Amino acid sequence: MNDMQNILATINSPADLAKLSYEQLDALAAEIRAEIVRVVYRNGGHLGSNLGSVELTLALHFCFDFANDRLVWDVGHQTYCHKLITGRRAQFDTLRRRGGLSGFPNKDESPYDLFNTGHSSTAISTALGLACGDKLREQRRKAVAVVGDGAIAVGMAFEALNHAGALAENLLVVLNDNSMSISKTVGALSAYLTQVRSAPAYLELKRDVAAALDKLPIFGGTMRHVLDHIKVAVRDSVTPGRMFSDLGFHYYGPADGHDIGELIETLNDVKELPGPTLLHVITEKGRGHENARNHQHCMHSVAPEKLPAETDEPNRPSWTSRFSHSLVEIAAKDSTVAALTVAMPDLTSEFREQFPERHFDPGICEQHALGFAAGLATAGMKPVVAIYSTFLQRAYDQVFHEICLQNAPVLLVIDRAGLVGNDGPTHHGVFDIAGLRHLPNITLMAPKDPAELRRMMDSALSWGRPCAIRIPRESIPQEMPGGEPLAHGKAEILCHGDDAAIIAYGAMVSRAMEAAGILAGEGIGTTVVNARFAKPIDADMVAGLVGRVPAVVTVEDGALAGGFGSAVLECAAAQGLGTAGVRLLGVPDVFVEHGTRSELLASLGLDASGVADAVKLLRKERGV
Ligand SMILES: Cc1ncc(C[n+]2csc(CCOP(=O)(O)OP(=O)(O)O)c2C)c(N)n1
Repeated sequence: MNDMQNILATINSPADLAKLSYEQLDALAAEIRAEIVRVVYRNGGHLGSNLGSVELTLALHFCFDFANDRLVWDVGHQTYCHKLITGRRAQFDTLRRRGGLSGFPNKDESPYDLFNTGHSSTAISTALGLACGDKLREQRRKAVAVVGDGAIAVGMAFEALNHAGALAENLLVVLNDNSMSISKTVGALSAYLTQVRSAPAYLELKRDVAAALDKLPIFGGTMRHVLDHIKVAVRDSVTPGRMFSDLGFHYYGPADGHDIGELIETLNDVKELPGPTLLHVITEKGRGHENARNHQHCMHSVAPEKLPAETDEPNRPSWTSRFSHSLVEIAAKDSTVAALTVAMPDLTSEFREQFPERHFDPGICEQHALGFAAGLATAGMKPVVAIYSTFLQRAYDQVFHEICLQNAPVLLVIDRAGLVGNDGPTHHGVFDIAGLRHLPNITLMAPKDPAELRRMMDSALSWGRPCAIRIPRESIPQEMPGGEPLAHGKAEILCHGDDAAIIAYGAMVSRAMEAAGILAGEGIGTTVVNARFAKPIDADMVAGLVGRVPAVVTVEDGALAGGFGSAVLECAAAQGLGTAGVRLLGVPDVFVEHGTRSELLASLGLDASGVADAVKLLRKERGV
């Protein structure tokens, strides 16, 4: 047995795996698990999926040469082992920290990462595209997609399987089946995979028969030929995974995803097969770590252990938990309120416990979920869809076609709207304002505090029209002033001053109030507006400030292009107001990297001092 850290220290590239025996690979897997646990506990990150895919990662890199061949990880949240053995071991301590390694595949980090990913169910499509592109360009490479049992049930993955079966290109899809998404995988496909898992493995059957036939010296070769025919017959009768065979894939498995020898032999068996092949591998989420194995749901992703000095935020409840409580209170009084989550169980877990018959979690299927919600609404229910901003992007057309075009009263509660922190660019929720604002019929809101969130939810459910409320990934702010009743499309003025105005949206209101405090200390009297609505925008409020107050700054936790500030400018222009004294603060036209939310907001001038500085600069530019 090797000393801990001995073998990992010798792996500078995947080629170094070739010299290791199966026993040494097992020992390496244990070292890698220890390293993943150490760093994830400190920096936060995806624990269960990474611990579950260590042997699979080693076996893939052992059998293929991904310096030439193509490896695409679905979602990409399970790539820590891949990072450790593809030359990034020395930086692994910086995982998910600002300026450090990303928690997901990243093309800038390594040629072994082909796509910057974080959204699910894209890998089969991109790997198939690579396979076709490489063939057209006469490159001899293998394409491999690794996809989880949660992600394979998603529309895009099914579209890709459908296309791959028809194209019949060489493509290996490895189905990494741990029977878990973030929580237990849901849906009919999951039930099917459970059946498949309990059936005898097709690859064992094949090997046993092949081994028996090889022992017959005279007839062995001929019998192998016969075996190919038997194979088809066997596949059609007893093969588990018949569904994949019917789609045009060679199906192999289920294989034990923690038996490195079996994985290597099976991958070697299937890697030269022509056409699309699906290898079904069974793994255990959280493998090798008691806590992660026993609490697979909560250990899917782990928050960083923080030293008091590093703590970003005071220990107050999150916006998500306040939303979740409010939803339950509302639903207790109104039996037509239904809740949907889209594979993010924590958003509506309280609701699910209290009102299971009105709760729906269709899995990772944002498009279907919104269509389904439109159906519920048309049947007279009041669906509330809790969805991350970044994943809502998947369902833009359903917001347009199933919801806004029908004027269907669906309430979208857009969580993690704005910069989300260490998950980085694939997860920042900065495009929802611009992405929804141009759709007729929808009302867009963002609350300054949880009491206002509750009022917005109550109002939205009473208006009988499509509405969206965005909430950030942070703790709720300290109690805010104001609290006027909510009127559709009306902003709230929180404090008055003649020297400048800050028009803030949602999570930025607390920063704007703080900025006004800084400015007051320097003798600058500032009006602070809690905009409440990005659509419709309060035209009277805009007319009262733009062109009247010498410096007007809008602040939003979202993309500037087409966002909240743009709405203020459009509104001002439509009223013939001069906009020279207006500046917009928000996320510029770049993909913002990972870091803590506070670091990122500060870097973009969206913290209180940044907002105050922008006001002072604008006043200087305006000569006041
Ligand atoms: C479009 C989209 N929706 C939701 C998510 C959030 N998410 C990240 S991992 C995950 C579970 C994926 O399950 P599975 O594919 O089985 O992989 P496992 O985590 O079990 O390894 C989910 C829902 C996402 N990444 N992308």
